[in-house]
Amino acid sequence: MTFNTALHQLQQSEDIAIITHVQPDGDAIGSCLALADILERAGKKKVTLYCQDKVPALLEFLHGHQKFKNSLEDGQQFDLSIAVDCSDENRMGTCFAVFKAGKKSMNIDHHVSNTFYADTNLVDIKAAATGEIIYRIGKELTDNLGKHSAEALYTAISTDTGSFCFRNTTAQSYRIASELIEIGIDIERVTTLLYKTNRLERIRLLAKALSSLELFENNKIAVITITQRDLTSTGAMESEMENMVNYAKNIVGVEIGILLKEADDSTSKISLRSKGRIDVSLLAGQFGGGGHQAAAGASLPMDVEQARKEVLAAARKMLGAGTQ
Ligand SMILES: [Mn+2]
Repeated sequence: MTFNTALHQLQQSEDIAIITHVQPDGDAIGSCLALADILERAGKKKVTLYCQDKVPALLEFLHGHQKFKNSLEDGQQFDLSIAVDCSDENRMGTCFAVFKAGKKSMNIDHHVSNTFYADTNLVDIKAAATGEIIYRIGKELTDNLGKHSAEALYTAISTDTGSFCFRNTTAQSYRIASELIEIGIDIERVTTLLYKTNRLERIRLLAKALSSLELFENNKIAVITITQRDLTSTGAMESEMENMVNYAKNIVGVEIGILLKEADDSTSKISLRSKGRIDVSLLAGQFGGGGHQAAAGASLPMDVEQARKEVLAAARKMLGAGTQ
């Protein structure tokens, strides 16, 4: 029902803005690029992409990645503004202004925590990635998805499912991937670019991150800390911290992996990962953040030492260890 309403709305609109979340990941960028490509194939002349932050270097192989803008022109309006992969309005950061500049609004997302903030809310929590929803839209609006969309959608689904390994991966994810492969994407090239390509700066940051590793509660909680100094001394970018939390989580016996990032003197960020028993979206929720059961995050208005204390205390409680 909502799906048809959304399709109708897309067909009725000419001037369309597509917005995704701050610190965009593969699903965010891949879904936006594919949606824009699909809409252009469906005859839309004015489709503009927005994101507050830059496209991560790792995703610059995707066709059209340079099309993202980060702000509105004065008085600019759209027939339709679409938020992609954003569980709530705040996720858009400064690009929320673009969302508000739409005469109509749409929200295409797969997060359980979605707050249904748009006129049309196409939210499917069973979708492993927003890319799966975009794929369905593409099937309806075009006869042929084309290689660019296929590559973008494969990136979206592959990254949000951890290369089709996370619990959220379904038979449908594989079915979609198989169709995308049939379109003719080069799997080896895409996966090499996504998972086997590292800048030296990132490897140097990884070395620092690993040397900060601490374990608590009988090795059930693992914490990695990255400071601003680590970033400046290695020259690595913030986006390159992505996935480093998994080194903590993947240790045998660890149930909760925590990556603690110093954003500035009074702001810290946490990335949380669980092997499955603990729902880390609840843990992130205690600090105003969110995410999924196995992967979540939050931003804390405090220095990294204080954040470390508070997050550890909350994690210990969740673990049922009972120690404070
Ligand atoms: Mn996603």
